[in-house]
Amino acid sequence: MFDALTDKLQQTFKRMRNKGRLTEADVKEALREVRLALLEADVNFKVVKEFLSRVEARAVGQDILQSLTPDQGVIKIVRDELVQLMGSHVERVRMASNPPTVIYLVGLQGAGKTTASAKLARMLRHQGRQPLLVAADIYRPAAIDQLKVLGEKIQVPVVTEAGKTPVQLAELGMAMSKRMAKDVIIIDTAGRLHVDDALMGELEEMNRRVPAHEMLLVVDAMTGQDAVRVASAFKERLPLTGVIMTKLDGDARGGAALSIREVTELPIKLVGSGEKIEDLEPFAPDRMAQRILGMGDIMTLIEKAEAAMDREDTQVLAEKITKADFTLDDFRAMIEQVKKLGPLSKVMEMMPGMGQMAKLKNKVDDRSMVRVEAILNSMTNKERQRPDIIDGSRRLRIARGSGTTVMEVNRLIKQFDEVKKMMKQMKGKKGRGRMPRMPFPPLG
Ligand SMILES: Nc1nc2c(ncn2[C@@H]2O[C@H](COP(=O)(O)OP(=O)(O)OP(=O)(O)O)[C@@H](O)[C@H]2O)c(=O)[nH]1
Ligand SMILES: [Mg+2]
Repeated sequence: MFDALTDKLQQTFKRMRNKGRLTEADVKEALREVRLALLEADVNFKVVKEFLSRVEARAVGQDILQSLTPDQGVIKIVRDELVQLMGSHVERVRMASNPPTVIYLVGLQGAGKTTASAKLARMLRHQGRQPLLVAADIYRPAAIDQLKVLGEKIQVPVVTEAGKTPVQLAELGMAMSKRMAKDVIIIDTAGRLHVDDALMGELEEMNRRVPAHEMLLVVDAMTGQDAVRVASAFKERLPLTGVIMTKLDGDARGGAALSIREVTELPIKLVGSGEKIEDLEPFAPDRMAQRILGMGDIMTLIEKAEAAMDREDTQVLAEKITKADFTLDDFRAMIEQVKKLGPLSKVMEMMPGMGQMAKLKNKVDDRSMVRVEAILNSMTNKERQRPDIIDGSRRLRIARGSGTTVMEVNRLIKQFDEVKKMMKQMKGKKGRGRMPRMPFPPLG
């Protein structure tokens, strides 16, 4: 995501760091490069201009240049202003105080409305809500089936009825929600090729009959400034409350994500980061800024880990960790949990400084994880419980059994010891209610 922009910014900041003492001219030079990088990422030129004048006003101030680490000062200002640009804080999908909450998803064809409807339903269900999906796209016959299939997958009912108009379907959704005791209605609407008067009128009518609490515009991040123009046009006709930006996993350059808020004043509430049903995340401006600057995204990772992990398993594991009786069996369970997070390369992308490494897919791939598991599986229960009994001959047997080498077995045991040591140190530092940062299984 935003790779080219991140690379450019990192190069700029690296050059700046190498200068040692910074002069005002150095800062201006660096900011010129930031400007180019943003323009190349397809950020709206007015947004770039205003962004840079804000950064410059702060960066050229005396105290930054006098400080011991002026380069870090400049990076911090750029980061702060990026965060501001994207809306400064997480904007939640608002729930009505008087249920059911009505959420419309609108947007151009292929933006990802149907996919996002199902993803959102799944997300809300995980938050303890009882959502209902309404398939109101009657113009493309396959659209209704598409939503039905998704609904089945996440076990959320999909309301639809042949021969009804979208307005009637919205009303049917409302009636059904009451009958089925559902507290959220997500209405998937028809796509349009461009901002189309007839369909826009239809959405207005739906909203009159079944008023929205949230009317979310779904835009494709890959379309850059077009997404911003589309948002402005939709906003003229409809009471939009926010944006869902999809396909951030693709090679979007960043222009849409960085401009849409400033240009349209609509907050990005959610982002789609993949084709799978779980690939939807709240949009966090601060984390996005860190990610753009190449600082990784540890918070997203931790949240993903928490969501993917089995609550109970996590609890047991956390207890073991604090008691420091962590064994190789637990280690194996932990690897199982990490695997639920998805491909290792994707996980790595979110860790600070690992973004580049994740690209070397051959080096850090899921095969190394498979080898680690093979080694663990070749041990006896007793060996996993008490790794200290694993002597030379046992190591040889384990290596043979797992199709690895003694060297790999040694490395795994050594890394396990280190993890264990680390966990002992963490003992007593708990009480924050969340799992301590996860030690990752040994790589390659
Ligand atoms: N990689 C990626 N693909 C996505 C994402 N969201 C949606 N897609 C894909 O984009 C395509 C279009 O998604 P839909 O959900 O059908 O889009 P739509 O807006 O409902 O389209 P219409 O109903 O035709 O207007 C599908 O192939 C989705 O799998 C995302 O976040 N990442
Ligand atoms: Mg659709």
